[in-house]
Order: sequence, then structure tokens, then C-alpha cells
Amino acid sequence: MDLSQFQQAVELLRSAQHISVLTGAGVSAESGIPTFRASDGLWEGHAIEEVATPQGYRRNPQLVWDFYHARREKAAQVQPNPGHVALAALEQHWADRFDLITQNVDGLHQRAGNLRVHELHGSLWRSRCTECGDIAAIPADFPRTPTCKLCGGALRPDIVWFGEMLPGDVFRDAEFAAVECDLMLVVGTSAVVYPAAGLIPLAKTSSRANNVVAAHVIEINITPSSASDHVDVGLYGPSGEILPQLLAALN
Ligand code: BJW
Ligand code: ZN
Repeated sequence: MDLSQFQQAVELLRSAQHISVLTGAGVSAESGIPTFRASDGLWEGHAIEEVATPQGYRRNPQLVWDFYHARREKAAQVQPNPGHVALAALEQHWADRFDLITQNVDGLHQRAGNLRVHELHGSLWRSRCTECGDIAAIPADFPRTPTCKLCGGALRPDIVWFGEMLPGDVFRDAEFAAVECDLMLVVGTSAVVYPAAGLIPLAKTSSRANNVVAAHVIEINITPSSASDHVDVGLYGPSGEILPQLLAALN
């Protein structure tokens, strides 16, 4: 990691009035959860269009549920890593001037202690009724082929698949957080999926905090991403190491 970039990042953090963080799969990699685009376009052995599109679900709902049951079981077995823990400590420090926007569905940010989490792509831990739209927490004794307790309709995972709209209220809150902040941390995302990736240029062109016109952006990733050309500071290494180092440098 470049030391002068690290020093710049510490200075930006010290002067930040409102921090928003955008996270992706890379932040959970060190907990043992695989990222999406690491290998050959297959997710746990499945083609993306089979398991992460509404068309795939209509073709074979049981295959899709089995995929998400396995993902949920895996997520339940792993622990938040030092990167998650450092982000929870940053929220403690900045309190209500801190927003965590995540593309992840694993719930690890909440388990680490983050309170204000905007889940753009849904959650492994909730189901949604395909008939009445009811969203419910998934209980421990969830059946392999679940149906709605309210209307008997088929349930689906409460996940945002390709071609689907993001939950409107969550995305509005995320846009607000991107506009409100004067510092955005972009952690462990390839920044290729929209509209999530569009929050980075939004932050860069508007800020209401600190009387500045645009937020600064710090990227933390093991390698440069699609966002790298547009960030102010790039810290390249594992987020489970860099985030705790940043936190330690602040104290
Ligand atoms: C580390 C690390 C370590 C590793 N430390 N770093 C504009 C242009 C082009 C296309 C579109 C567009 N707008 C919309 C689209 C279409 C599409 C899209 O964006 N496609 C692109 C791929 C081109 N978007 C959509 O379909 C969205 N919906 C939408 O736009 O609706 C509007 C609409 C609807 C209907 C009609 C008309 C309009 C919905 C997108 C939903 C995405 N959902 C997924 C799947 C969820 C299912 C599941 O989880 O099972 O969400 S896709 C997948 O990608 C998942 C992730 O949240 C998301 C982002 O991936 P992420 O997190 O960045 O992971 P990776 O693997 O890509 O990257 C990991 C990174 O970590 C890497 O950079 C590593 O280097 C790094 N890393 N280890 C730090 N230790
Ligand atoms: Zn229902």
C-alpha cells in the first residue's frame, strides 16, 4: 500500500463531517464468502441467469431456493472480519453522520454492529411473497419450498436480481447519504453493477456537508476497479487489514 495515499486518507477521515461507505462482496471475502466476479462467471457452480434473474426463478424456483438456502447456511457459519468490525467502530465515532450502503446480502455488517445499513440488493435473511408482496424474516425452521403464511402464495428470496428495480425507499436513502456526505469510502466492490455504482459519481458531484461542493472518495480494494479512475485516494490491499489500520491511525 502507498504510504502517502494512506496519509491522505487519514487526513480526509480526520476532517470528514459526514461519511458514507459503499461496500461490495470484497469486504466479506476475508470472512470466507466468495465474491461474484472472481472466477469464470459462475456463482457456486451456477450460471448467473439461472439463479439471479426473475426468469431463472420462474423456470426453476426450487433450484433458486436451494442456491439461496446454501448461501444462507454459509453466511450463518462465518463471522464478521476485522474490516466489518472497523466499519462498525467508524459508525460509533461519527454516530448519525455515518451511513453504510451495502450491495451485500449476507448481514455481516449488522452482525458487526453497524446500525444504519442500507441494503441495496436485499437480504439472504428475508423472503418475499410473489402474490401479496409480504416481506418476512426467514425463521430457523424454514421449509425447503416455502409458502406465504398470509396468502399461501409462493415465496421467493428478498434479493434484487438482474433486471429488477432496487427497493425505492432504500435507494432514495442511499442517494441521500451519497449527497449528504463529504467523504465516501468505496470498499471491496468491482463497481460495475448499476445503479449502485452510480452512487460514486453522485457523491463526487454533490455534498451538503462541510460547505464543500463535492465529496472526496477513498477506494479500498485488493486491485483497482472500474471506479479507480474517479477516486481521490486508492488504498490497494485487503480491506480486513486496511480498515483497521485507518481506524488505528485516527485514534
Ligand atoms: C477485495 C477483497 C478484499 C476481493 N479486500 N477488496 C447501466 C449500464 C449498464 C447496465 C445497467 C445499467 N443500469 C442497470 C443495468 C443492468 C444491471 C447492471 O448493472 N448490469 C451490469 C453488470 C452491466 N443492473 C440491474 O439489473 C439492477 N436493476 C436495475 O437496474 O433495475 C432498473 C430496471 C429494472 C427493470 C427494467 C428497467 C430498469 C439490479 C442489479 C442487482 C444486482 N444483484 C446482484 C445479485 C444479487 C443476488 C445474490 O447475491 O445472489 O448483486 S449482482 C451481484 O453484483 C450482487 C452484488 O451485490 C453486485 C455487485 O458485486 P460486487 O459486490 O461489486 O462484487 P464483485 O465480485 O463484482 O467484486 C468484488 C470486489 O472485491 C472486486 O473488485 C475485488 O477486487 C474486491 N476484493 N477481495 C478488498 N479482501
Ligand atoms: Zn402472500
